[in-house]
Amino acid sequence: MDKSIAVSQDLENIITDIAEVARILWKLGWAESNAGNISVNVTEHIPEDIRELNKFPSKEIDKSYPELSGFSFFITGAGARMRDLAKEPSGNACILRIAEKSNRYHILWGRRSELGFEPTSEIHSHLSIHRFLLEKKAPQKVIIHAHPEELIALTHVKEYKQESKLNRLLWSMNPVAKIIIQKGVGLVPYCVPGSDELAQATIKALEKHDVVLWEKHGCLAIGTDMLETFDRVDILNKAARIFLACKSAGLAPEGLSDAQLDELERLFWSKK
Ligand code: 2HA
Ligand code: ZN
Repeated sequence: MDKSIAVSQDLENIITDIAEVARILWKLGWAESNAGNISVNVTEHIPEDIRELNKFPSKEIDKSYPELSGFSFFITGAGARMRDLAKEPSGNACILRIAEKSNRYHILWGRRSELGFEPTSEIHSHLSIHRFLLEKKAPQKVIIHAHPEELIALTHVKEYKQESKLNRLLWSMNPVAKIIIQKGVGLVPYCVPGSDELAQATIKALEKHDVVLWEKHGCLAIGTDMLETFDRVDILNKAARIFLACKSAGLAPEGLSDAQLDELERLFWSKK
């Protein structure tokens, strides 16, 4: 029995982009071992009238998501390595559809539970964030969680645990960060990885930001497109890297001045 949906060209392109970002995350050292996870709301690419949904294996989730019933998500696997995902997406991720009984899901594509597959340990963060984005009718469908080294390093430093100070630093180290990341980063105080507390704190931070740093752990970014979402984290991490490069050379970085930052704001930020 065929237990996989037909993959449209659009969906194929999304999966190719996910594999590309997974490869980059691994190469950058932002996805050591099985670190990092990715999910994308792919509902619009799944035929609405999947017949015989029951032919797809289903599994229980330990929480119910009634608002997500009927929605489909590409999601990486627990313990899956980004470097493996890059080579073989279907062996390290799945597309799941939240069932009518919303504490279950069907696996429509990819690696299945009978093959030992479990979605990422951050599944509750991912599903709660997708629910939040749908409630807000927000355009973002992509969620990337990774461990960008230099950004994480800054969250270990007392001085930068204040969002305003951290954003001032990142903007002043890279004009592109000031131009592109207009909402700045949100900062979520340390919570146990995979916990509900972390999911809730992240959603609160996503009210105001598209990139959130998890103190002493990593980052989570949302966006409309895989590569654009990755780019935003890359731009921010570059800012952190420039700062730390100066520091490790024993130099005191000057950074852009307030006047220079104001000028960028005037020139590039959209007027409200
Ligand atoms: O997927 O990065 O936060 C492993 C993690 C958990
Ligand atoms: Zn992590």
